Amino acid sequence: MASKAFLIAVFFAMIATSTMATNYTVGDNAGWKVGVNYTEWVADKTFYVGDTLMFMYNKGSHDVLKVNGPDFQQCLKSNTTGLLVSGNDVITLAKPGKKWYICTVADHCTKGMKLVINVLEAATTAPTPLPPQTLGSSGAYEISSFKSFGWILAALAVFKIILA
Ligand SMILES: *[C@@H]1O[C@H](CO)[C@@H](O)[C@H](O)[C@H]1NC(C)=O
Ligand SMILES: *[C@@H]1O[C@H](CO)[C@@H](O)[C@H](O)[C@H]1NC(C)=O
Ligand SMILES: *[C@@H]1O[C@H](CO)[C@@H](O)[C@H](O)[C@H]1NC(C)=O
Ligand SMILES: [Cu+2]
Repeated sequence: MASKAFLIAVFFAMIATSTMATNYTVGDNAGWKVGVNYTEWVADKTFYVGDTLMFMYNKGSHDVLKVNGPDFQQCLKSNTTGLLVSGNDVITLAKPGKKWYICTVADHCTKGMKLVINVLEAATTAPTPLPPQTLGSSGAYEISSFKSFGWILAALAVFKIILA
């Protein structure tokens, strides 16, 4: 039966999908600039180890600095090691925990160019849990839903193969 090969393919495709990292463009279409509420941008998202953050901005107008919690609160740039300035800065979230990013240009940070996220351990053997958020929100919800849906499909596919 032709459907068996198809179901096996679906199974492996779903495993691949469920472990695929998500690439986030910070601020989505607005990018990294003054006037975007990054607290709101983060609110409906769940970040996992392996996901990436891409900061998009006009080179020279802004930058990206990873800071600690206290510096984030006060918009301080006490350690500028690792300052990113390319305008197309990609950060891979390598470890779980809180991460803080600010723009060090002029008073942009106090004007709201600051981003704090919480990175969760990546799910390896279990399906990615649905983040606690409401329906009809952003793409992150849809991607997570898709991951979970994929696991259900994969389970059904295996079940069918066993029965066949
Ligand atoms: C994320 O970006 C990396 C490199 O830019 C790429 O290799 C990978 O396929 C992307 N992942 C997704 C899910 O788009
Ligand atoms: C950003 O949005 C959050 C949540 O809606 C709100 O509490 C906060 O006051 C906003 N910040 C600014 C600078 O508007
Ligand atoms: C400054 O930041 C870099 C990169 O984040 C870090 O490796 C280094 O330990 C920091 N230095 C101090 C004195 O905190
Ligand atoms: Cu800036």
